[in-house]
Amino acid sequence: MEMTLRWYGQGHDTVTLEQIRQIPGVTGVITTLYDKAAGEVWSREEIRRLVKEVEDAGLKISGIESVNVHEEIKLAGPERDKYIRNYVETLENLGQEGIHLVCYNFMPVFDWTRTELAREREDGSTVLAYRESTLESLIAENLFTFIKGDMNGTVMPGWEPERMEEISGSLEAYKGVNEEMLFQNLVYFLKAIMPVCDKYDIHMAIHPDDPAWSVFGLPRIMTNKHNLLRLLKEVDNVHNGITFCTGSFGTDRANNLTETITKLKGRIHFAHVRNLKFHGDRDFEEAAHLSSDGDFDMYSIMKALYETGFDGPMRPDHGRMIWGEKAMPGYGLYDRALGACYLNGLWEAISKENSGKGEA
Ligand SMILES: [Mn+2]
Repeated sequence: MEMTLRWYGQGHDTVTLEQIRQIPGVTGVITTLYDKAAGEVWSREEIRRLVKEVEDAGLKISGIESVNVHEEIKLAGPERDKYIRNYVETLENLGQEGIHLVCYNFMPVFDWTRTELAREREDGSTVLAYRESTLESLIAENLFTFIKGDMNGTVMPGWEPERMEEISGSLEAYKGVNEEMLFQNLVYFLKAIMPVCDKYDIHMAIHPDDPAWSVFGLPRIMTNKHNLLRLLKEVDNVHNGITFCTGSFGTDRANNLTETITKLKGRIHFAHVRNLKFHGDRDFEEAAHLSSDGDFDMYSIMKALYETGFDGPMRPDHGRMIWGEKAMPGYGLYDRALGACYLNGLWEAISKENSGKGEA
């Protein structure tokens, strides 16, 4: 396992590479070319510059999150093959620059969805939260306006203003697309990109839908163990894998996290580990990473990853906003650094227990 932190790039992230370098045990970043629109080709020069910038700071790029998938691919629109060719070209360029992990998602229109970005908790920290009844009271077009006041002046991934302007049209386009069609479009995409992934040993790691159910009537498929396993079987190549995100997959309380990790053995290429505190079904907030602060047993999650031989990058996921920090909601430095240390502590204990190297 390699502990990493997500970094949005200079000019986009309030956190610097120098700060990340000082978190004990964090050796890599998960990053992206933040200005690239879905469907655009990433050139080798642009990738090389990013690699150099990260390496000059004493870190490495452990993976890309994300190379976004164009809606035409998800919709099987008339330009799907063109956008798949662009995606393949980007993967080719990433592979040539030594990148071997790409996280992506296949959620129509909306990326991750929350109804609050700064819910205040008892200790004065603020966190992202979701309540189904609030979402149901909104129409999709208004969600962005509803939450954007809490973005601290940042542009959040998946919630770019340009993308929000096109929402009505995008929602319309999905009217005739059901979950099975979306699933087949994903399979088509993966089959088309596997050759370049094989050539450069690039692990594709799909992120589960967040939350793990349909929002605003849009189809969503990466929502449960059955669908994840079906996808792995349908494109049975080790380069077709999963980003196991506990905070997304775990939004549905019917999803058993440790059991699913065990079932996905060998195909989890990237792990996002965070905790949720539930107030009811489909009503939760993002807690601190510590088990006792939320409803997940983080020890069991880390143990399941350890026992299935997980050896990819891991990152603490969304953190709380604490100590007066102003940052992109979920992506401040302080609470994610605490999360990284806590997860590293659990991992050290589990590894020593299992290798017999720990003190009795
Ligand atoms: Mn995640």
